[in-house]
Amino acid sequence: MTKFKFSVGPWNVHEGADSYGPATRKTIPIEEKFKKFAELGFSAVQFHDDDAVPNINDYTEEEIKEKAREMKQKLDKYGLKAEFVAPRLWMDPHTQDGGFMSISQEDRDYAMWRAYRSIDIAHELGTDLIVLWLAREGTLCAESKSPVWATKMLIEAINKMLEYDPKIRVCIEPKPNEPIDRSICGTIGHVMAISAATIDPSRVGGNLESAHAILAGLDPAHEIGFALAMGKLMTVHLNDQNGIRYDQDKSFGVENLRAAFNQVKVLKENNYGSHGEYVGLDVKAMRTTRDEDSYKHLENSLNIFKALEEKVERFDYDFQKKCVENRDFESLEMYVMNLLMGLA
Ligand code: XLS
Ligand code: MG
Repeated sequence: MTKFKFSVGPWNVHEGADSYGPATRKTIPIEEKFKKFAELGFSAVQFHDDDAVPNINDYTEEEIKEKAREMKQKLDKYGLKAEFVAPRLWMDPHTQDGGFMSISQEDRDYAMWRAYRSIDIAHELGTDLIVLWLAREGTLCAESKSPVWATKMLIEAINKMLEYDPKIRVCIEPKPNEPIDRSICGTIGHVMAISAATIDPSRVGGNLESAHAILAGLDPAHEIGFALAMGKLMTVHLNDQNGIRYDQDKSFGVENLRAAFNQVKVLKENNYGSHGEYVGLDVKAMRTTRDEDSYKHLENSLNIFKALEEKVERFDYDFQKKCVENRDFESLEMYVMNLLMGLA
């Protein structure tokens, strides 16, 4: 059984600003975050392209590679790997109407420039994985672009990335909405279809985020299972979400404990991680959290995951088998609830 390895992105430790209010915590330098990540037991760091190379627009391709090499030295200092690099295609003015699906050719070219630089940065950081969270890929006005055209533009963009580098793997992180109104690729099922439509489906897979599945009204463990069945779960973003509202990136398991148990169970039962995959977190502290508690949500998420992993290890599969044979799901459900309540 593979021992799980964990990853986290620097944006998980943030200043607390939201759409309705300013920061509530001080900025922590990225190297200080790496030190703490290593102390907490994380094995890898997730990056946006401009986490690795801030102000990326200001540099040439060679300068970007040089700055990525400098970032790699920082990772090495703390014994950390880079899990993936994600082009941040939602902040720059060129991405106001999306990147790959922007109506503007100039903006689409910019999005591809960032995608290619992400691949260059990934090489220097020692990873072959690119994550595409398609934040603004879709429509704010339904009639502004054809969903057929937009879907084909996404496939074309991924094909260009696959051609740019024969080894790179592209991992789409689906989300049904926010900040976009109608996403073009909103669930892991859409991701599997996009993968199959590319020039090399073996190099295109998915990153399932718990909260994004919940926002789509779906069960995260089943979404994970679907991608595992296709052999295309390249990573996960575990967190939690209090129903269908704004994306909350809550600590793993704090809202839906049984759903979290089933996410751990489906990962463990299917030997997730045996090909080097990481258990990635994508969690944010509450805005009210004080500076001195800036990492508590990460510790809580890791502790809940490990506590649930211990319950999966104790799961009585013989009892489950007996209940299923007798179609006694009431007893099976009560057993799971007792297990989670510490009564079994
Ligand atoms: C959305 C994404 C985002 C990161 C990775 O959930 O994971 O948090 O920016 O692209
Ligand atoms: Mg995420």
